[in-house]
Amino acid sequence: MAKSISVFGLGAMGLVLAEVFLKKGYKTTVWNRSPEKAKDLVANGAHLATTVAEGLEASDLIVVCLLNHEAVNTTIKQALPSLKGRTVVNLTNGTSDHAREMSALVIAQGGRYIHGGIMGVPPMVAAGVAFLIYSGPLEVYQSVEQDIALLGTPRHLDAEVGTASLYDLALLSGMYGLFTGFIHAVSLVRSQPGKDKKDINVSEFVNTLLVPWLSHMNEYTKILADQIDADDYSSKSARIVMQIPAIDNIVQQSKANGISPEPIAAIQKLFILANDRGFGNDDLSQLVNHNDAKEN
Ligand SMILES: NC(=O)c1ccc[n+]([C@@H]2O[C@H](COP(=O)([O-])OP(=O)(O)OC[C@H]3O[C@@H](n4cnc5c(N)ncnc54)[C@H](OP(=O)(O)O)[C@@H]3O)[C@@H](O)[C@H]2O)c1
Ligand SMILES: *[C@@H]1O[C@H](CO)[C@@H](O)[C@H](O)[C@H]1NC(C)=O
Ligand SMILES: *[C@@H]1O[C@H](CO)[C@@H](O)[C@H](O)[C@H]1NC(C)=O
Ligand SMILES: *[C@@H]1O[C@H](CO)[C@@H](O)[C@H](O)[C@H]1NC(C)=O
Ligand SMILES: CC(=O)N[C@H]1CO[C@H](CO)[C@@H](O)[C@@H]1O
Repeated sequence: MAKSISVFGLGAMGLVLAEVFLKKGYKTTVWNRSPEKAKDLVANGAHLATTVAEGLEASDLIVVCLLNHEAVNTTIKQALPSLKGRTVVNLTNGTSDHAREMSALVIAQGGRYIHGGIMGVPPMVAAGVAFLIYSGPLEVYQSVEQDIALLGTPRHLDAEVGTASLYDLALLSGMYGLFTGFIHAVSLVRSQPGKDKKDINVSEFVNTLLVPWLSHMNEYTKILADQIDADDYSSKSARIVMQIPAIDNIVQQSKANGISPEPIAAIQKLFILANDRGFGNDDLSQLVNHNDAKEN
């Protein structure tokens, strides 16, 4: 296990990452564009690096948690030679291409690179209940596994370094789909003509109707997944042709009540496309085969 660590980026997430290592007794060095965010950490024994090079050189293990790709241009790239011999664990949000690009850059400097996605918000990381997904060479991952396990349950997905970003984005996409449905469903309920919005108890709707309904649908996605794995979409429980009018009704009701139909129009397009291509009798799992960018 590494005894020292450098954490780059002290935003909401980076601060918690640094606190976890500090509490576990690591000699913790931190760097942030705005150094004042390190005040509490320094009071608790962390060292504040004043330059990027100093931050990199202080530890063999470097954890990066910055806002985005652009932030890295103005940081790590200032001190490339200092990456030599270091292991970079990058927990910054991005695309697979960004991860591959950075991995190549770090390796070219004689460093090692693992990319990760934090599945959780800062309080979950602080409480040790988040899970994290990683990709990159297995031996590099194993060399830091005990250290990064302090941040939450780790899972190594694949040696291909872009994998964690792709899976992270896939999980987030599932989450945003859920939130999209939540917002649209609540908007519909609150749009009832002749009713005052403040007389509509959203908690009551969500707790007694939406959540039980979605819990069943959540389980149903496992059946859909089996159909996709088997490449057999012929189950007749909810055929595409049967669902098209239901979706059209949601669009009509939304428009009539002054709610944007856009969230539902997106999936409606896929249903119509799959039907037009002759798959109307299949279950909705068939839609994965029609989600191609060129048609949408
Ligand atoms: N918060 C979450 O729930 C959560 C969960 C999972 C993953 N993440 C990921 O963790 C990463 C950090 O998120 P966060 O919530 O900590 O974000 P945040 O609170 O907005 O912090 C952003 C960090 O990036 C730095 N930064 C931004 N632009 C910069 C630039 N041009 N040059 C140098 N530094 C720059 C900021 O420095 P300053 O302090 O100087 O502004 C700060 O350290 C993101 O990739 C995020 O997606 C966050
Ligand atoms: C960290 O990952 C982000 C997102 O993939 C990328 O934009 C950034 O360049 C990487 N930074 C480092 C230092 O590896
Ligand atoms: C990062 O810097 C390079 C030049 O070193 C530039 O070509 C690139 O556009 C920059 N990327 C971003 C996202 O700012
Ligand atoms: C809304 O309903 C919940 C029960 O689901 C109840 O606990 C709450 O007090 C109600 N809120 C209002 C403002 O009536
Ligand atoms: C790679 C990574 O850190 N992904 C995160 C992107 O941001 C969302 C929300 O802030 C997180 O849930 C992801 O884990």
